[in-house]
Amino acid sequence: MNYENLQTDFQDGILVVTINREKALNALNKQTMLEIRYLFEAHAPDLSGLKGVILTGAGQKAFVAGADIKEFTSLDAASAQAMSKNGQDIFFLIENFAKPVIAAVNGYALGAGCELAMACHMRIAGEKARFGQPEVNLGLIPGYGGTQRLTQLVGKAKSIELHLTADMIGAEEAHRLGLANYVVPLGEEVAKAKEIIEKIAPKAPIAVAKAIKAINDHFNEGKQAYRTEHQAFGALVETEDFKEGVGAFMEKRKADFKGQ
Ligand code: DAK
Repeated sequence: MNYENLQTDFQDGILVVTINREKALNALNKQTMLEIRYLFEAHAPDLSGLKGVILTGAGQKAFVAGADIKEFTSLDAASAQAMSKNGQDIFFLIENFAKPVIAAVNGYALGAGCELAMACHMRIAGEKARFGQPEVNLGLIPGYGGTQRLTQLVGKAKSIELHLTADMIGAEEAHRLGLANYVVPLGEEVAKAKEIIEKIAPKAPIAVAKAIKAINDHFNEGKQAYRTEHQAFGALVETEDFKEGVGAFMEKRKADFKGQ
């Protein structure tokens, strides 16, 4: 596949993948999601000598500022539910990848961007990184596993607070909460991720893969809740509040929700 929105660089066994839509703050549109699926399904597994994968965002401002809100205008409940399920499946490919996958979070990781970072096995936050699940501002909830993984990482109380308030948190707080593994100076995220992958590389590969699988299996009972998430996501796109939320974003104004 020729990538339109991903840049890949494979050196010394490490695949660095840059999401490259800087003008839209690297927002995940449909094409980028297709490319991420191909990357984890076909491209990366085929690389000989692969030690691990690093995901990062182009430019200095964003890792990924969410799903591409400009593609949200023509969704009905069935297509939204299908898209959400498809996105969940793509992020399961990352979570279940047999080699370490590390997010090098160089800026905003919002909505689907925070979900993407959380599907990775670890997160390195640059000191300007900002994490959040602001979907309620659009009349939505996360659709790519965010309700589950944020709760797994930071616990129920903080997860509920972050989902309901749409607050963003900085790198230090993300680290304190267990969302980020390390905080590093801006521009050093990828280097730190490489250092961790190099530390893992000499370890027994089958044992590394089995550890990832066993740790993921701890959360398998929560799989039913991923269905709850994509069903709720589908229902929400048919509300007036969703139209108002997306309309407000496009028109750069504050949303006025009526609860309908
Ligand atoms: N989508 C599309 N474009 C985006 C974007 C996004 N998520 N975020 C930013 N941009 C665009 C802006 O529209 C702007 O484009 P122009 O106006 O220049 O054409 C450009 O990127 C630069 O953004 P700003 O001018 O807003 O930059 P600021 O520094 O002022 O603000 C910001 C940065 C990150 C605070 C702000 O851009 C912002 O609030 N962005 C939106 C954050 C957000 O709400 N993200 C989405 C969360 S909801 C789905 C499944 C899952 C999801 C959706 C659907 N399906 C199954 C269908 C998940 C949804 C989300 O991710």
